[in-house]
Amino acid sequence: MSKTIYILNGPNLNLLGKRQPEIYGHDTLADVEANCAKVGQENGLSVTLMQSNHEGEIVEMIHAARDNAAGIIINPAAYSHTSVAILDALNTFEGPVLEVHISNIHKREEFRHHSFVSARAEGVIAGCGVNGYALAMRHMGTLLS
Ligand code: DHK
Repeated sequence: MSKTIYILNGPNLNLLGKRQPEIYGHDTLADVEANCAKVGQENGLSVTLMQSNHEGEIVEMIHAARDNAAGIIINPAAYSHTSVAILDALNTFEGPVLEVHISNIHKREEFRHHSFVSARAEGVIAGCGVNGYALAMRHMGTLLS
């Protein structure tokens, strides 16, 4: 049976493909899901992708992952830089956590340089565009094999 990976996305990522394409590109979250599902198939992993604009909902998705997912790939978006609640929730999860940022947060405004989530993540991918999700899926395959 394939292991499930939760791919969790924070605020404004529902607009991926339409929102500031010069920074975040033209692919949508549906494109990300399809691409990650393909990579997952090659690695015996299935994918559940979710997005929320609300911090508490993301905390609840992480709680659900405790019973339903072998690993979490998370792009907390703006909550990366503010949310101790998401960090605390991730600390209740026992499997691997990989953090993805579509843009290179270190090349952008200073307030984006720090991520609370990085203190929990096994790995961080930033600046590879939406391909970062597929790279994280591949690495998840390695971590869980
Ligand atoms: C996405 C966002 O929405 C920003 O708030 C982060 C992140 C960067 C990204 O690159 O995926 O600062």
